[in-house]
Amino acid sequence: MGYRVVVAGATGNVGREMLNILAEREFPIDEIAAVASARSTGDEIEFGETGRMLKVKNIEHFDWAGWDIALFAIGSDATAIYAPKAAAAGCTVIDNSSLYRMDPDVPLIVPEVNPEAIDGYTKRNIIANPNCSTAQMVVALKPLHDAAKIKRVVVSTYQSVSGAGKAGMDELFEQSRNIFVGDQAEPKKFTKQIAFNVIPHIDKFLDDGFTKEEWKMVVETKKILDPKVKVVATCVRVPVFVGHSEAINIEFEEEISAAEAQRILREAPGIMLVDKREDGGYVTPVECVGEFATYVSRVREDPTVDNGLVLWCVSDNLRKGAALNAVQIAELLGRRHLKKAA
Ligand code: 11C
Repeated sequence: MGYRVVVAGATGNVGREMLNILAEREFPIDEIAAVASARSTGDEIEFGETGRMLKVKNIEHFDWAGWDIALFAIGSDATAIYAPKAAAAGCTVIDNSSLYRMDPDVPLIVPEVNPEAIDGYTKRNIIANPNCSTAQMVVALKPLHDAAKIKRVVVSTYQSVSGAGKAGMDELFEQSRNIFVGDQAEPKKFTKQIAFNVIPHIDKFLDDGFTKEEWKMVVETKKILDPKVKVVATCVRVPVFVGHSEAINIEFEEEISAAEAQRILREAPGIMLVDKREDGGYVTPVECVGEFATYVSRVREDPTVDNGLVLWCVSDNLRKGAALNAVQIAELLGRRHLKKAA
């Protein structure tokens, strides 16, 4: 026996990946519904590569009663309307938006890092999925934190345009084409030209000069990994379609060598260590597209601080950063609480 599962926002970048990953990982499903805004109602969408077509239902009229789990990828405004309805109807919501992440009654889960925190989901029947740039970073930090206790993290991100949705991907494509043919590259979704450029600005500015994306990396890491870990982030959009990269400087309480960190990371769940210290012996975003792993490369000792390491971390932001993590949460929920699957 399997579950009755809803994917809300099924026609977006993340919703499509949710359907793909549910099918790829053979999540035990008795019935699946694809729901989205009125704009997509009646469209047909494939359930992974199963050949099975799903007719998209209008979220405004969807009856959540009798459904076990809903994976939400519809943005904070729509989530505020529909997640409480689904949760009240007995359908557990796994939400990819930022709306509930810092709610003390909503667990924020990365299954490789804090699986036990999921037990608090019954308070609101909602579980939050972290921001993509946080998810891959905490997967890399967790085994090192367990080994030598992290004090402080300084991270610079190189985030792909798919983090800004399909409009972000279209803008990179159109600007690149326009520049090649000598036309104007007008910014629309982004604040400046993204093709052949980098933009040190993701999400809105806060009063202290940081952006909300940078703030999310700080507070989400504390909630998932350890409130004592200090984090400072600079988040940058780069002209890459899919795959977020991060250069992470880590200061530990205890001594840890690069060789020891490599040994730990090689065994860690969700991590693939590719660190050959030679030309091409590291992973770049184009190589991580469609993959489940978070890749770590270029592990070095930082000679400018006590007990410091530096590393490079790359992952598919639509997968580990969003849809895969949400499906892993559903798997964890099934194992620990619902226990319906055969
Ligand atoms: C980006 N990280 O790359 C963002 C997208 O809080 O879930 C995801 C935003 C979020 O633009």
